[in-house]
Amino acid sequence: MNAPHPTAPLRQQLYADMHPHNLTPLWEVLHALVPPRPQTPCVPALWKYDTIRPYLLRAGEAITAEEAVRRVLILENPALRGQSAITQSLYAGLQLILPGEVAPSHRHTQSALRFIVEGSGAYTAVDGERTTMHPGDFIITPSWAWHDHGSDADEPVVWLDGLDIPMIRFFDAGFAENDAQRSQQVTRKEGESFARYGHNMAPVNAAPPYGATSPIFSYPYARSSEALERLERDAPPDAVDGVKLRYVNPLTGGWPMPTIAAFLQKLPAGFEGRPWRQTDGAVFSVVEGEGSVVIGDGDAQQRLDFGPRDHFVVPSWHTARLSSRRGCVVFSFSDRPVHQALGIHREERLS
Ligand code: 1HN
Repeated sequence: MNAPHPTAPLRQQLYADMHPHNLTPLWEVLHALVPPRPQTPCVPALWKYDTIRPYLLRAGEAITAEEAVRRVLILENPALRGQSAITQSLYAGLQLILPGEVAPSHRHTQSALRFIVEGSGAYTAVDGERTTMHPGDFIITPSWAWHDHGSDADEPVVWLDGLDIPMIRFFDAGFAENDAQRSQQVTRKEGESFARYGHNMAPVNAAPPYGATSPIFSYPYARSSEALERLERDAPPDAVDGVKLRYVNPLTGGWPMPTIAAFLQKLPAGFEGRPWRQTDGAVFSVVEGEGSVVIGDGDAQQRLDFGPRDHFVVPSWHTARLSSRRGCVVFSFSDRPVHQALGIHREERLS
């Protein structure tokens, strides 16, 4: 056994004496503060839709959309329970709206995305323009834009909400307001924003209406999936990603939101992807088909098998390897724009 360091009592006394003055020694925590590589508390996790759908429907019996304001079951990272977070920076939840319901109009500084998981015919309204939801559509609610949801459908509609809630909380920069009206008055025809911005053209001499956020409210699945299908047919797949495209803000070519990147990818049948890792932890929503992801953290590895409407999370700097026997389409989102803005984004393709 090593003899105790002669200065140990000296140090302990110093720590105890300065503690009441809100002082603490850096040298005891330095290694944890600047780890050699990212040390996320987040763990990989999978939410099977068959398992969670009954709880969503029970929530539909337990509370109305109006009473809940937003009837959502939060997907909490198992290692971050109680924090309303799926990664350290991102929030994810599944929202249910039933026929005839309204989720009242409000706005907040947090940016939101919706990715439609089940059902058609609900709508979200942003700044007086309604957008009808279909499975696989990617919909944006810009920071501080009024938004309400409603449903003229004859079936339950469920979507994935992705928000930058933990990030805005970290910066203590959250503001929110309820609207005077329950549902916004419709002031523009559906499809106006898409006509203006969604056809590789843009208005002449107009300022971006939502700053750094995309002015396209909905990126319809019919269009995005067609692009992936053509590329799968006509171009070689990427060894890591298969066929993967990112959603863009047409006015900048950049990410659709200042805080969140979003992607749609297709793994061809028989695809066995090479592993990669990236600093931005990512949340996945499976649209069609089946596949699996092997997620590794050092020597520990786990395999998650996914099918349609399942959700999973790959934490920061975990290696991930995607494969699919019969082919699949998956959506994902992450906080990559922030990593890039700070100059700290890293990704690595492994073999
Ligand atoms: C919100 O406003 C929505 O508008 C969904 O649908 C989820 C989670 C936390 C805070 C605000 C929505 C939300 C949210």
